[in-house]
Amino acid sequence: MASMRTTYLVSCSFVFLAAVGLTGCSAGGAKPSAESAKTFLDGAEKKMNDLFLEFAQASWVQANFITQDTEALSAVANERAINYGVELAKEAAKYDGVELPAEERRKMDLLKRGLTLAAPADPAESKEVTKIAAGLEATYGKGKYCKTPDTCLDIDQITEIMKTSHDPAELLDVWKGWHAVSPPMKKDFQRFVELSNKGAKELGYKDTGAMWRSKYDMPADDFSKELDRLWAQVEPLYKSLHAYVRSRLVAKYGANVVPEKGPIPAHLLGNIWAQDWSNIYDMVAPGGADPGYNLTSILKAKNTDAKQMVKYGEGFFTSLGFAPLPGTFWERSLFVRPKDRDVVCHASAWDLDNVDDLRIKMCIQANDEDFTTIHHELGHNFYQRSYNKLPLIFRDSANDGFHEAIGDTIALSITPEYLVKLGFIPTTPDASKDIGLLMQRALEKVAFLPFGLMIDQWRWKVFSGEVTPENYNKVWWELRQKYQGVGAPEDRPDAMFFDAGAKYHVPANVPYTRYFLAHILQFQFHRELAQTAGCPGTGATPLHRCSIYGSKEAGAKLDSMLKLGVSKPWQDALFEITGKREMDATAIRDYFAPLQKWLDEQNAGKAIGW
Ligand code: X8Z
Ligand code: ZN
Repeated sequence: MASMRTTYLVSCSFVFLAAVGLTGCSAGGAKPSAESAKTFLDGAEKKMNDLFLEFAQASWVQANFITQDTEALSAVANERAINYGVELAKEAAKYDGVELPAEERRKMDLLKRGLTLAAPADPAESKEVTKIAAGLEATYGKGKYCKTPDTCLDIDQITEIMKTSHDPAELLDVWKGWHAVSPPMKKDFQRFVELSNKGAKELGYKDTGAMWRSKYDMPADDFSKELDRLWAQVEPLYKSLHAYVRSRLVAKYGANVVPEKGPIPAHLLGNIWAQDWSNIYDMVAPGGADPGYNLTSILKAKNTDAKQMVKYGEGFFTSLGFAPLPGTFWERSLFVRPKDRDVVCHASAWDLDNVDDLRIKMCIQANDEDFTTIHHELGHNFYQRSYNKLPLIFRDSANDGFHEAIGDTIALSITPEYLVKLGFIPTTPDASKDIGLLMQRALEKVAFLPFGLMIDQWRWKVFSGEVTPENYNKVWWELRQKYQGVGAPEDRPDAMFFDAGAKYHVPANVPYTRYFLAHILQFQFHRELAQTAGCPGTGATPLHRCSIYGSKEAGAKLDSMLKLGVSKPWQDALFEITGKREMDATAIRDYFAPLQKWLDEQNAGKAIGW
């Protein structure tokens, strides 16, 4: 995927309530009356609205013009918003045990659990932690690999080399070059962990990781078990893909570069973080099953510009019955990397006023990956608009995985059948090409799963203190190996490296488990919406050939979930589309079932695992 900022900057409750936190914090003194709850909540929503706007504007400007001044202004606005969020959380906790109408109870609970960063009560520390947060993100945004002081590569250029080069030495060089942006962050990150933990503790949590796990409408420990359960469902599929891809890489680079039974070196998978392997499709393409078109080449041949790419994305949503994006979206978004200044290019979607001031910020290139990412970002924007009539505290997704899943669900409908409708290809490839199509998707979706899981497995251990700064890098690579079967391309001692910091969401403090959830949920949503859209004989038509494009019925069903926002537990929202209350990885397994069978045949007699 392309890159972004506190994408989740996107929504009020995320960032802002994301300032709150707290469960089970005992507030001393007499309990407030049930009658005072409404007055408190109304006042809170009004003030949050004002503070959020100020915060969102400052963040937007900071991310679009990285300078010392915008960084300072954004830190101040963030601090103000977070401090108010903490205040609200503490106040809401006083209503624990007070009987309230259901809607007010839900709002109080959301106020208590919404926070991503809790600032400590001490004003100097609260200032320090927000300053560090702004600085870490800016350092990432300014990151470059300079071979000489005058020849620097930015992240787009490094991404392009990772994507297209098949020269291990060149790949290693740019991989190392990008991973040099993060060692200078380590001291600040370490302090950030200390201070944010302090804030979380003041709100009654064990640490920041525990606070992050508390927002899933179930006990935090049960949530961790849910992740284990889902991972167990998909791990065999991942391992089959891994074994097959490794064997192709051995054939390409030789067993002295890629160990036949060991982890795959992280620089050879077509992506800086080895989180999405689509770019090495050519190396692993199933013989005779190639679909015969390449979306990147089509976009380039058509000279599709960035705005036009976004228009295609919007067109998908309007075909489902959603209203077009507002004029301000087109005036205020950033679509192309500016030449004259540093910006945070990691793709993100924003809703500055929590109503209709929707924007994306992205450094779009004409390629397949960015075409998909545009749908991802617009998914955030259309979600934001669907829930914009709810009371402010409910304007967020059912859980954070839902926010990340919506645009991806739509992108699963970018099938050959859809590309024919756009006039991109003349006819659809026949069924003999299905394995090629499924392989392309698996390199994007299945390859991502363990990465989506491991980032927070690492961060939770960092926040809990189980992993100390002396071991940040050691454990980072242990987890990458454990989950992904991916290894460091060279020795990466803690004394010299801080590789986690080279992934945007770590310096930007964006929780990552949401993306793992999204990769499970989007296949559940797609399976159901495909039925609703009546994809010709769903059952006969495989899921990967079903596009819900143009289906008003599927759009209405999707919207029935989106417009609930976070007013109900996520299980209710899931029920709205799927009729089930559990996340379920059988959908992704069903989708890839033909590929699983094919991989099993290819892997016969080969080593699986690492
Ligand atoms: O950060 C993103 C989006 C914005 S929320 C572009 N993604 C993750 C990443 O790039 O690491 C989408 C997939 C995973
Ligand atoms: Zn996103």
